[in-house]
Amino acid sequence: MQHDVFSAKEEAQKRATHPTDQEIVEKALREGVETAWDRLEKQQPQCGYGQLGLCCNRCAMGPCRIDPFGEGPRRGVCGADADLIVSRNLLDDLAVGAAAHSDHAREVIEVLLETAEGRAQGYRLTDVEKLRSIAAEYGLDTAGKPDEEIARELALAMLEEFGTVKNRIQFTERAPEKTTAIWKELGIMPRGVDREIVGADHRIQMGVGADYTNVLVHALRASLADGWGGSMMATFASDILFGTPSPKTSTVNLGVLEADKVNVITHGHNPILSEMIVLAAQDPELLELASQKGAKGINVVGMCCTGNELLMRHGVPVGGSLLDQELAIATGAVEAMVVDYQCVFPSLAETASCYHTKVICTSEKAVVPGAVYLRFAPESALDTAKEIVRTAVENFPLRNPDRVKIPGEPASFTVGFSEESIRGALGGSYKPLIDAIVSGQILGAAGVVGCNNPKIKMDHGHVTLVSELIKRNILVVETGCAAYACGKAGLLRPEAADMAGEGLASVCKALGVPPVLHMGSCVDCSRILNLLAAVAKEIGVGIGDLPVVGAAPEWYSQKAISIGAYFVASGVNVVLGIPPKIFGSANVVELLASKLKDLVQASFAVEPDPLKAADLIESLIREKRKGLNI
Ligand code: BF8
Repeated sequence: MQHDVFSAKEEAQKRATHPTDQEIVEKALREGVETAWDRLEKQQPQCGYGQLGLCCNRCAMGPCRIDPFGEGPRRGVCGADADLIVSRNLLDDLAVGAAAHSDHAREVIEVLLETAEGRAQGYRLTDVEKLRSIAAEYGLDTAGKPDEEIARELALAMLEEFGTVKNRIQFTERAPEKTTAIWKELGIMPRGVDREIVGADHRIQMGVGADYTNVLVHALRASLADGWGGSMMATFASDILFGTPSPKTSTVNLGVLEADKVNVITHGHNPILSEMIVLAAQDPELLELASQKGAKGINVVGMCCTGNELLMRHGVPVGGSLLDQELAIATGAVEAMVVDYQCVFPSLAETASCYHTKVICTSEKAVVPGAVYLRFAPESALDTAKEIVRTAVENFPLRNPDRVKIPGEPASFTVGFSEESIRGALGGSYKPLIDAIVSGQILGAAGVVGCNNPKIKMDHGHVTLVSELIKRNILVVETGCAAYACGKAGLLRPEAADMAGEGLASVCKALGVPPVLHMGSCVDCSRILNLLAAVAKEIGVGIGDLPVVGAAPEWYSQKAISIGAYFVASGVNVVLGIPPKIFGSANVVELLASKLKDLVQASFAVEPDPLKAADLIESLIREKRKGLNI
């Protein structure tokens, strides 16, 4: 449906917070281009059973649904009650998320192996210091060996972690002893990445998992295999290949698109693709071709978490988040949107068909209907990347200038805080940060992470919550699309210290850092785990003793469920802005929101109102401070 000027403006203000997004939502509405918000509207009312987690469509005796309030059925055909159906559905979602992170990791490690063996095109070993230190962690003998040989052995050792028979994941040893003791006691020490994910799938098969507690305890174990396994390996293997991030400035919002250049958006997750696109865009032949086609250059722009990967390491400008993928196309200024996988709307090529934009998909796992498919393989990575960029350049003359609208000015932000660079900024030890927390200058820290979700006005949850937290002297670290929301709002600039409480502001000003630190992509939540582990070890406590909280105000993805669960399992309370589909079972809710605290020192809470979420986060931090007698 096409909107008139006034109704489109009004609707755009309801859908998005930032003026650059509002402008393009309005344009899409006026041009009749369908977006996720329109599709959400068409789904109303959404299925109540589904929202409560009470429908089960796993086997051919179903689908079944439980009537939680009326006189309807209390059990599905197989005999599963509400508790079991809800817990199985949740474990299913979590396992999907853990699999997504871990399969991404496997591909990076395979590229590491092929690079070491000289079979990958365009890649090199960038952080060899990290390569050597992680190899040593794996017990590999590095003395006198060339980097390539160490990389080969490390890649094989990491690949072995997926289906390992040694029944332990190497990086869990980075966690403090008190934390791992809890995992051992509860029986949730992850035994292998694939094993826990396959084990999850087995348990949700009818006739296996029958007890909701047992099902959910395994969910914690599977999530730990993701956080301390798959995700952490993805982060470290990427650091070895592409470099460990350090702070830098860049820009964010749809205003980073450039009117006189070929705009290529890299969207998805895995840096093995986006890194090569960045390289290809610097190719003199392609730059010459761009100039012949009338463009002043080639502008590579990141989107979603592959954007975070490029941002952390190279400061490549970012167009935005999940909900920006269709808006970027609706600017009319994008020659190519190159995707790998995850968070890519399946209807993207249809959206692109309203403009000249070419959607180029690259993974055999994620072939997008209507898109150009250029299969990306490490052996020919740079050649394929050049072909992709060439396709974009050749598309430039087809851009219709009358339909182009690039909104506003890009916002600048500081990005690239790896655990190593934070430690470095503090002078090599966490003591200054610990002292500031003990003295109360900094009350504690919050990791605000995750997505956008059209059920919430875009960015409102992130920006409101984070602004409120820093005012209360709570240091914020961010990953994922959350960082873009707050970047657009100016919260990731050192000057944002002026928006923070006095104590936090003075620490930030002394160090020259923002009160909100960008720590990368969603798999880089593993950097947060490492930061917490390092701080806890320096104090001599468990992660569960630290005055820190996790939050995902606008999450949508199953990956966020896995992330939330591995933070809780590691001892960090997590506050969600969107209710998970568990409210059909009071027992499951009680376990996750309360009983877990006795088991892992943390639990989940749901608070859709970001101001109330800030109150809750502050009180959870104060509770942990009390536990530490500070
Ligand atoms: O990888 S890109 S929408 S799922 S936050 Fe969320 Fe954004 Fe997706 Fe995590 Ni990252």
